[in-house]
Amino acid sequence: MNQLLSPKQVAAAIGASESSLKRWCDQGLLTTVKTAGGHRRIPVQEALRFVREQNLSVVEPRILAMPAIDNRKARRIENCAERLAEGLLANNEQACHAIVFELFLAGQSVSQIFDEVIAVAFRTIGEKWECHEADVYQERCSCQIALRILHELRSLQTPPNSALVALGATIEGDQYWLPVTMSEIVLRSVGWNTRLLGSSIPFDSIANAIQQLEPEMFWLSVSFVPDESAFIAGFNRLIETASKTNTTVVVGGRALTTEIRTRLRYSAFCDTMQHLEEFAKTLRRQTELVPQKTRKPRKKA
Ligand code: B12
Repeated sequence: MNQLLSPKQVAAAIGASESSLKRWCDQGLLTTVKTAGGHRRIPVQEALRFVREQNLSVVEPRILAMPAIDNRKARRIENCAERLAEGLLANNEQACHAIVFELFLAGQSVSQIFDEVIAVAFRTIGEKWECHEADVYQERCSCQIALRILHELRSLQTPPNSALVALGATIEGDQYWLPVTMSEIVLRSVGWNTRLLGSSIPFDSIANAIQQLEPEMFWLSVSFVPDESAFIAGFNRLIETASKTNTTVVVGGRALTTEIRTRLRYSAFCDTMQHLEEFAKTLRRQTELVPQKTRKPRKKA
């Protein structure tokens, strides 16, 4: 989304005066771009970052490409998972969209929205499916709605401001798009320059990507392991490649049982998206502390 807003539009969105907006731009609190005619414009992602960081109320959310907001509900995460599960099962995309974006606009971290709202809603859907209270088509439609919401969230993020590159994937046979896409959004929220390779990728192809792109980080999302011994062998081969390119390997996902993990070598395991966020922040700080000169030049991802 490349929408540009005038200071007047952003002022109207948050109920502030245009002169306050211009002053904040001059103070560098908001990054602007200039039109050919020399007028200031604010990318919608930047306006959203400002609103979230400054904890501002939004009076005209539509200007910021956001749904109508009920401010009484917006700041409370409780009950959202339950409401989201209901909305997903009823194929009420608008309601689902509003639940997630109200929380986002209210400044909730994407990692918390993922762990405490979306993942919890899908657990409910999984239980209902198991008890034959939800049909397969409802589960599939729910995934489609959630993926569209995730893609929109991604498009509203400020573009990454770091040269640090992270690649991510799921292994061949693992069709779970939601957690791997969430991981990407979380990493972008803390400034990593991400590239999601996709789902169901053979280990050898992932190794090729690591060899060619030499990322600082590789994240593997593991929600389904088709063959345990093949997985362990493939993973440990991948680690050899990653150690040659000095790539930190982070793993997570419901299928990584303790038994499997004890047989793997990796840099970090994260239980949740919030753990991933903390780990990625720390790794970024540490990597950026290493003087550029001593870092190996990287190929562009
Ligand atoms: C949606 C879904 C599917 C979809 C996924 C589609 C898609 N586009 O993503 C599809 C249709 C592929 C599917 C298929 C199957 N599924 Co399914 N599925 C689910 C469901 C309902 C939601 C999963 C999901 O995406 N959740 C959202 C994610 C974000 O939540 P999460 O996995 O809990 O992840 C959290 C943490 O684990 C962590 N995390 C996860 N990954 C990562 C990665 C990193 C890097 C990090 C840091 C953290 C992290 O953070 C997340 C947020 O807190 C679950 C129910 C449930 N309890 O989750 C069943 C469930 C996982 N499925 C199940 C089953 C049985 C299957 C099938 C075997 C069914 C079959 N007979 O074919 C197949 C296997 C598919 C395969 N080959 O991969 C069972 C698994 C039972 C078990 N004991 O293992 C479950 C639990 C349903 C149930 N109640 O029985 N499924």
